[in-house]
Amino acid sequence: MGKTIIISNRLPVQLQIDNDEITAIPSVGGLATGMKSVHSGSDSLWIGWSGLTEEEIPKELDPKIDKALKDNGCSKVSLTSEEIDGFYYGFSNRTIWPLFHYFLEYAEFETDSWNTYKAVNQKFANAILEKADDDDVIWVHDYQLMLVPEMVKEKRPNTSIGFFLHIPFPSYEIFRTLPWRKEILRGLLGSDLIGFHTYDYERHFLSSVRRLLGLEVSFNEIHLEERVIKVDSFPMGIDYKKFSDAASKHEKNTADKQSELQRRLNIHKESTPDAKLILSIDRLDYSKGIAKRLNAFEYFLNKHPEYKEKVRLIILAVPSRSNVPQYQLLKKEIDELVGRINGEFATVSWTPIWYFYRSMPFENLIDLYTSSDIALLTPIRDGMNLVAKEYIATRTDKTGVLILSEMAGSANEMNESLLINPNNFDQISDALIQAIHMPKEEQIARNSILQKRLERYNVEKWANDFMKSLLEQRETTQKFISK
Ligand code: ADQ
Repeated sequence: MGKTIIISNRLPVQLQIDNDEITAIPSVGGLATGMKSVHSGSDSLWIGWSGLTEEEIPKELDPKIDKALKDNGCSKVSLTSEEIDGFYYGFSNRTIWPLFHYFLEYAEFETDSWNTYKAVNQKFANAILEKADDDDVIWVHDYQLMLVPEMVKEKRPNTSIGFFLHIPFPSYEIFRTLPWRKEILRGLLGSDLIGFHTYDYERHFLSSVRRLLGLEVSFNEIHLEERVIKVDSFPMGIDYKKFSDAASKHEKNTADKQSELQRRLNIHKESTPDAKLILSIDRLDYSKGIAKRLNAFEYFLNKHPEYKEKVRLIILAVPSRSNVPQYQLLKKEIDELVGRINGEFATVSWTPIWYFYRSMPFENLIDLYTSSDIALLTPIRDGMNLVAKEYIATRTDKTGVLILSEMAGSANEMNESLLINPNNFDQISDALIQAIHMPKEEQIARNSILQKRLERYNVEKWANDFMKSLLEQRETTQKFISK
C-alpha cells in the first residue's frame, strides 16, 4: 500500500500570521482527533483549504505557509474569496446543507454557485492528482467535496477512494428535487467505499442510485462497469478518553484552579441545591432546533408553573456561517425569544435562561457538561450529534439525564437516553419532568450502558473501521477485475 491522503474542506490546522512568522496550530476538533491514527507519519498527507483566502495571504509568505503546513503533514488548496462565496457559502451551505437536512424551503438552486462548486471540487481533485500515486488510499470527507471521487478516479483508476458524509443523506423524494442530482451521485460513485453515519442514510442513498441512475444494487454493493462500490454505515464516535479524563481532572480542581465559569456554576448549585441545570450546546444552525427548543421550554413553564425557579436552561450557541441570511435571521429570532421568555418569567432571584453566543474553550465546555443535571438536545435533523456523546462521556459518577431528539443520528446508538420528537412539546415537557425526578440509580443504570458503548466505539475505532473496510474493498475490486 502507498500513502494515505485525506481531503476535507478545512485543514486540521489553524494558520496564525504574526508579521512574517507563520504558525500552524493543530485543531482539536473531533475529526482531527479521530484521524490521528490514520494521519500519522510520513506516509500520510492531508489536503484542504487553510481557512485564509488568496487575498488574505501575502504572496511572498506562501513558501513559509507551505513549509508550516508540510511540517504538520498538510498541503493547501488555495481559494479566492469569490470561490469561497460560491462554493462554500453558496452551493455547499445554501443548497446542499438545507436540502440534506430537509429544509427544502431554504434551498437555493443557482447555476452560478453550482458551477463554482464544480470548479472548486476540480481544484481539490487536481491537488490530489498532483500528489497521488496509483497505490495510494484516498479518504474524501463531506458534502463540500462530493464530486472529487469521480474527478480523481477518472484520471487514477487504480487508487482506492473512500468517501464519508458527515451529514444526513435525505430520502429520494427530497434528493430528487436537486437539479444536479445525477452529477452528485456520479461524483460520489467515483469512490470504492461510501460511508454514512447511519443505516437509514445508506438506504436513502442506495434508493437514489437505483431510481435516478438505474444501476444494479445488490444488498449494499453497487455494480458500475468494471467496479464494485460498497456502501456502509460507520457511526462516528468521540475521543471518549479525552472527555472522561478532563471531567475527572475537573472534579479534583481546587478552588484556585477553577475557572470563573466553574466558580459561578458552583455558587449557583450551593445557593439553589434543588434547582436543576438543563444544558444545550450547538452551532447556531436552523437544523439544531434551538428556536423550537426555546418555545418548548416556554411551553413547559406555562404548563407546569410549579417548576418556576426550579430549573434553568443554559443555551450555548456557537456563531456559524453568519454571512448566510438564514443564519442572521435565526440569530435574531433566538435573541428575541430568549429576551421574551426571560422577561416573562424572571423573578428577582431567578433568570430562566442563560444564553451564551460564542465559542468556548474546551475547559469551559467541560465545566458546563459536568455541572448540568440534564442535557436537552433537540435537533430537527442532525447527521450524528457529538454533543450528546460528549455529555455522557463527562458524567464520571454516571448521573445526569440526556434528552435527545430522535432525528439525530446518535439516537440510533443512544436508546437509553430519553428520546423525543422535537416537534412534540408535550413529549419534551414530560421528558423534562421525568428527567428532573429520575432516581439516581436509574440514571446510573442508563448511563453505564451508554458509557460502555461510547468508550468502545470511539472516534479512533470509527476511523480504523472505515480504513479497514476501504482496504478490504480494494482487494474485492482487484479480484473482480482479474476474474
Ligand atoms: P456539527 O453540526 O458541528 O457537525 P456536532 O456533531 O454536535 O455538530 O459537533 C459539534 C462540536 O463542536 C462538538 O464536538 C462540540 O464539543 C463542539 N462545540 C459545540 N459548541 C461549542 C462551543 N460553544 N465552543 C466550543 N466548541 C463547541 C457535523 C454534523 C453532525 C456530525 C458531525 C461529525 O452536522 O451531525 O455529528 O459533523 O460528523
